Amino acid sequence: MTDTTSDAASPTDSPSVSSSASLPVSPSLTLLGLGAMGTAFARAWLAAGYPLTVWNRTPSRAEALVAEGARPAASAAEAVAASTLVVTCLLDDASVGETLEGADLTGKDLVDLTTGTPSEARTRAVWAEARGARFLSGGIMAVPPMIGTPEAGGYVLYSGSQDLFEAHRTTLAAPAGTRFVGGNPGHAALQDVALLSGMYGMLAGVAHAFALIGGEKDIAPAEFAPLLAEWVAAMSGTIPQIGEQLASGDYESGVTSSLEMQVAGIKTFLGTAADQNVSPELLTPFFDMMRRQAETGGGGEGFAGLVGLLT
Ligand code: FVH
Repeated sequence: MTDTTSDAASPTDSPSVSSSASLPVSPSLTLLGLGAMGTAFARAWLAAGYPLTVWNRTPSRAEALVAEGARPAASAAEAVAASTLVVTCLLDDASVGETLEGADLTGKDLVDLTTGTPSEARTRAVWAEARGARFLSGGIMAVPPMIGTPEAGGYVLYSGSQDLFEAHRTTLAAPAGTRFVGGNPGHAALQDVALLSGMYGMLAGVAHAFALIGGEKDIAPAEFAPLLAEWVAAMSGTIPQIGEQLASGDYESGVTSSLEMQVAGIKTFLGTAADQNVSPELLTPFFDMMRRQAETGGGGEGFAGLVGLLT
């Protein structure tokens, strides 16, 4: 299978005009990996009119997409050969290596949307370049239902070859928003993991909050949930100040809720958890850090001072 509408020669991948029918012709691409996320990307590209070649280790997962217009490839190597732009959306970095092992990557633009560590992305970039491909790593900041739904706000962080990104930016933007975050191939993965880490911290607090009210018959979780969502959203407004303080090195100016004040309140949180028969295990490591920073001269600071305790 070959790429008949390759965009390799175009400076950008904006749709060109077919001379016969005067209809815009979208550049073709290949997608390897049709799990929940890969399938969502495939549907978005098909819906936007992109000729799409697909491959999946378990072929049956391609059937519905083929019925929707995707071209099936019999092997990963055949799928890679079909297009200049090759996208992988697989389980992990090891599966990317296994899948592409026998494929000829010479002249290909490889975009890897598989979640991995920054060092895996950097190593994969060297690996791809040694095989004659340009490489771009993507960190998907979305769940599958957000793909192909611009109003949902999902986007992909990209880092690596800016030339590749610019050449295919229209194609890459069809399923979700795009943010190029620099030439270091590991930086999309790093910021992806950093953003998700912030989410896990938030969800740890959310789990503790629901546990606290869980024993009360007359506080319905479904009624409490919007209060919690509003509060967490409101407090996310303090994040930019933390970023500014880390940049300036001044962790005290503008602080309205000092660590000293908050450390004094820890007994209230632990006492409430005990009263409600809730384990404080999700909060105690953070409380311990707050105490440590306050006791070593950081009592007038906000949370920026805690960051240095981790490094
Ligand atoms: N789904 C989500 O909510 C998250 C959102 C953020 C980004 N992640 C990452 O996206 C990658 C793909 O995720 P997914 O949701 O598509 O994952 P699965 O549905 O589990 O599909 C996995 C696909 O990988 C194929 N695969 C696994 N191992 C191999 C292998 N050794 N060789 C070839 N392919 C392999 C698997 O094939 P099969 O099981 O159908 O044969 C699926 O196509 C991922 O990095 C998330 O962390 C998703």
